Amino acid sequence: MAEAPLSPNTMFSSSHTSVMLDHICSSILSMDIIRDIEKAWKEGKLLEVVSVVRKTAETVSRMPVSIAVTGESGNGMSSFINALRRLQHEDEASAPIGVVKTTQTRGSYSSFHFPNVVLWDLPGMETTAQSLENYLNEMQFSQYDLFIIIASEQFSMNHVKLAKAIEGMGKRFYVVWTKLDRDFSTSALSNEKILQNIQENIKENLQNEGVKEPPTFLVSNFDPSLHDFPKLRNTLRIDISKIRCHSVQKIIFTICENIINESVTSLLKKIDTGGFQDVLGIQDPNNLGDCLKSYRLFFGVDDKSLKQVAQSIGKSVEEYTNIVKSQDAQTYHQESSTLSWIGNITVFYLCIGLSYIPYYGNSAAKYLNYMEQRRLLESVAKDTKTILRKVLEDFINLDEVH
Ligand SMILES: Nc1nc2c(ncn2[C@@H]2O[C@H](COP(=O)(O)OP(=O)(O)OP(=O)(O)O)[C@@H](O)[C@H]2O)c(=O)[nH]1
Ligand SMILES: [Mg+2]
Repeated sequence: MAEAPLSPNTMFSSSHTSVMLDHICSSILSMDIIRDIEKAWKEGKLLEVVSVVRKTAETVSRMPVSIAVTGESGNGMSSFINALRRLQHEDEASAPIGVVKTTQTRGSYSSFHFPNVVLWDLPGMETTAQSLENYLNEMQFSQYDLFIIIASEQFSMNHVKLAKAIEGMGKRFYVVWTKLDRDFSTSALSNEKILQNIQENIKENLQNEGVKEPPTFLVSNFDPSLHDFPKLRNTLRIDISKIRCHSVQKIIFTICENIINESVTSLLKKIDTGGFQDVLGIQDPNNLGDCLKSYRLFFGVDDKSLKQVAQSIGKSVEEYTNIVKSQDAQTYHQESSTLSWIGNITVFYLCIGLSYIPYYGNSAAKYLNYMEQRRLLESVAKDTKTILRKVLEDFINLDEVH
């Protein structure tokens, strides 16, 4: 049994570029690409980040994806994996199957039909006694990108519980009903009616527990080309590609978010000591309009950069400027003043009393300006993250279409 590959969906700490982040990123994106992204961001060049993202297209297709096949013991999970891999049960590389409980520990399988995808054959959830929580922990549910719940003969409460748990984790899953050949040969109903009954039964059981209807496929593991198998393969290919794109998007966002956070921390320190205008080339630090312009330029979200980025993605610049709160000093003021004036005034009077104002001495106007400079910086950083997220989403959606 192979070791589990690192899941691209592992969450990162957003405070600093941690060792773990480096490790995970470098196992997925090449160090060259990571360095290029970091360099582009540090120079405030959003457009260059986009062009580096373009270079990741080849990497994306190599991104590992983990799929767990789960269900109740005997439902045909191992047989399904063999059928998906187009292997006969006698083939040496096939997953062991049997009429008695066969899969005791989870096993991983690969298939050249789905490159860089690991199919995990899980032991079935016991029909008795075993708690769902134990099963999810033992099977390491958090590490998979996609789940396939296998059912046959009946869609039981365990199937519903699995579906609910996976939905709760925000992960995608399918329901695959196997042994359709047996249903067709043992029932007096027409095949059409059987299909309809099974679909309705699955839907109803899930609906009763408030679970959204997942993609559902009805198959026979003995005929991997018939029934819903072709549709299932297609859906799987599309979803695998989406998972990969979103994983890359998440990693790139995290790399950039770390750099933004580090820049904010360092600039805030410089605002405290009064040296920030030199770093940013601000002529008049008391002029918030000047500060805003410099911050936006620093983070690469100034009008010119946004226009270039929008053009390169084929979007209108308004799609990005409209989501920005700190577009100009006036808009920023309108957005922030209602919420902040009470706070500012309180702090202002406190400061007069305590004469506690770093660098600016006890001048109230200067203090308020100092507070605005800090808040404006944080606001531009927040906007930068919002824009970056949208740019990456737009870019990846665009790539999926092509
Ligand atoms: N008729 C029919 N039998 C099937 C189908 N899929 C699996 N089986 C049979 O069901 C039995 C159990 O199949 P497995 O694939 O071992 O089931 P499993 O879910 O992996 O079971 P455990 O590993 O024991 O938990 C075997 O005898 C299979 O031949 C199918 O599509 N049609
Ligand atoms: Mg099995």
